[in-house]
Amino acid sequence: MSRLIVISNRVSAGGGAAGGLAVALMAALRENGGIWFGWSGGRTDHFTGHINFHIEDDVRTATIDLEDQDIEEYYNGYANRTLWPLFHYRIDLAEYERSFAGGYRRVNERFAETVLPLIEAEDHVWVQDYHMLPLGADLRGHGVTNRIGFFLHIPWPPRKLLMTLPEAREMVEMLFAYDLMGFHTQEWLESFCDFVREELGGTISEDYVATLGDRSLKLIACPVGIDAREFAELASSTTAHETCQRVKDSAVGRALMVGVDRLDYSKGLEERFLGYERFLTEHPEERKEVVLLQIAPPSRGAVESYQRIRTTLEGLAGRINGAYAGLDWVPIRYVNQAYARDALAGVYRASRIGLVTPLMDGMNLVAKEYVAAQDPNDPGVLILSRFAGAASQMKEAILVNPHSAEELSDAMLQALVMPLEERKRRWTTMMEDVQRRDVMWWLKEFTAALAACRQHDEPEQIEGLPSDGAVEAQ
Ligand code: GDG
Repeated sequence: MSRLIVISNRVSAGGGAAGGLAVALMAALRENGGIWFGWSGGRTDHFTGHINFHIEDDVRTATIDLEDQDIEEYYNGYANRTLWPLFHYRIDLAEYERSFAGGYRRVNERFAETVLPLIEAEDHVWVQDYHMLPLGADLRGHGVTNRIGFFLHIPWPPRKLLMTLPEAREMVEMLFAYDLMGFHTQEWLESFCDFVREELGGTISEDYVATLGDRSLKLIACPVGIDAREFAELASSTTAHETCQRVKDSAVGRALMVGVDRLDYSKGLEERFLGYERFLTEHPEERKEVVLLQIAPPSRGAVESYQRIRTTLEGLAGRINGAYAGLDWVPIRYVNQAYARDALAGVYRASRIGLVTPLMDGMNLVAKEYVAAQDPNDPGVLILSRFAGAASQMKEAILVNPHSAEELSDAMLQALVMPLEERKRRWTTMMEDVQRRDVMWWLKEFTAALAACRQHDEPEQIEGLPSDGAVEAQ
């Protein structure tokens, strides 16, 4: 396979802290050679295009520092205050500022200019996520003819919502600079097609090649997975065993429900707490029989909506605990701290119920990690939002509408009383799929589809014509 140039907002730190996605990308880079390029997370007074090269776990990484204004407008601004809420259907939180849009374009152009000399003729370029939507077009502007693929890790919003973004049409047109675009689910892919057809007048072929003018873009649905084997191994590590036992001991025989989410409004934490409150109100006999452990490491603290959700959740957890706690029982344990992955695996294994109830989520890897960490002889039950991309694959979970406190409450009861045989049957089906469509499967699907794309400056093959037929290059 060709060398791979992976470009993403941040580059993995490597080592034990890296999640499955980063580990898979590192494995691909190790196997095929190449570079992982992105922002260091650091700042500089004056952007000069200086690149910091490192070797992390035998993988070459290249990072750049950004100016304060870049970080404010591109990262805290357009990425986190415009695109993230909009793509999660939260136009009530989305902020449309010209300065953010300008900063976003400027930083993407900086990425393009800086990575340019690192790209060799046969390399395949793989751009990750919503921070970098225009990067393909910027690279083409510098004459890059390599195959370039783009993967979107978050949902693609419905057409009318996307049209609230002043530069929506221009942004989607720019995506046609890529050769391949991947989504987690068919639903997000179809939303993209709808925009192309209805707003841009483009066409979509039966095999999902979108065409706009003289440019075409292959679309695939390719759900990201986890490293299921690694996660199952983590779950049987000493740390996981110890953590599992500690957490179980602390619950003193009560059933544990666990949630593990970045502290983000898309994850439905407030609605989850309200659903649990409802459950406690409706089922007084279950009080003191359950404990909700919510792990929510803070994220994007520089953005106001993230500060607000923190305050709201603290208030809500306090209110519920105040109303129901007794001398020897507290209904919610709410922890604003990150844990090591092996400890997390132990927490998942200790929990009778995994609560994954985002209001909207591209995929949600926690759902898959929870399943991978279970004891096959006594697996827990996954309660999963219908609005997580994972719901399109994990149909044996108890699927819920996270906006409905009643549905959440019913699902909690159903999970608590579910017989062992049913738990095993549901878990086995989900586990088979988590193992089969793991993160290496995802990586191979995407890179194979990219390799199958025509190089940008190669003439199009038209059936019936010899390959040297006089067809204009696009
Ligand atoms: C985006 C999309 C899509 C959480 N707490 C701790 C911790 N985590 C880890 C989890 C999991 C990861 O963070 C979260 O992944 P998600 O998929 O749930 O969500 P996002 O971060 O929003 O990711 C999402 C994903 O991209 C991949 O395409 O699935 O839809 O939003 O791995 O375990 N990890 C550690 N300590 C913690 O306390 N070590």
